[in-house]
Amino acid sequence: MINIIRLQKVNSTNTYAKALLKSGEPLVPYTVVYAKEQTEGKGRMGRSWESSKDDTLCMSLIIPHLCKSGVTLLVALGVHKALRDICPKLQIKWPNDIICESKKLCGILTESTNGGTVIGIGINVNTENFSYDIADKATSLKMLTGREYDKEEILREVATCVFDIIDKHNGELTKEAIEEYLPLCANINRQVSWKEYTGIATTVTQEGALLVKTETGVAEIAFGEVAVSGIY
Ligand code: BT5
Repeated sequence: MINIIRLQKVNSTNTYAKALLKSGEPLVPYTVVYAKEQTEGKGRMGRSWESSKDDTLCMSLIIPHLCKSGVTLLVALGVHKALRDICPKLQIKWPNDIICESKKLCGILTESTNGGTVIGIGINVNTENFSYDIADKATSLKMLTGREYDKEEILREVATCVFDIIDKHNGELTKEAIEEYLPLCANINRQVSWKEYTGIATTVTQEGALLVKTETGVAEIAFGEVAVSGIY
């Protein structure tokens, strides 16, 4: 059973969830913070997540223990599973994006605090237009399928799939999870670039790093931004 903490408006569901963990207040297992509106959505590395309107789904799952670094990839698998019946062409762009037709539908932000882990998931559900900055690289379920969705239904499906997959693999990116992940990952066997380097992505490690074959050897990218040729 999922315990949903519903908020009308909040700066960031991740910030709210981290404050809950910090407060030490006992939490019911499988707790999710859900906000109808989020005013200061956060991305990774100080970036922001556009979510000020009621048409995007903002949620943060609280895991009451520290998870290993590969957990973000497990979460991506869970989100993919939850949404693939709606959008059969969904892919995962390492490490934390769910994409469709080369555009970003969902982003994941994993943070830890006070012995616990917060998994923030932002999904563009009924969004019809985005700001100029992301208009050519963002998409929504509505833009992809032409219909509106009940955010609460999507929230339940996504939270269930993500909690299930974390439980099934004990929060770790097991070999079995990697086997499931690789065919869905848009980076694999494609040319990728990061900083001033390029190469062909070959696989991911159990720590969630991306392995890339370059002219000089194999590079291991633990985190950061990797562009995939032809995507973004
Ligand atoms: C992410 O970061 O993709 C993580 C996004 C996590 C958002 C959720 S919402 C619930 C929870 N509470 C929070 O405060 N955050 C989490 P990153 O990989 O750094 O990508 C950020 C980049 O994605 C931005 O710099 C934009 O280019 C792009 N972007 C921003 N908003 C977007 C949107 N709504 N749809 C698609 N792309 C977006």
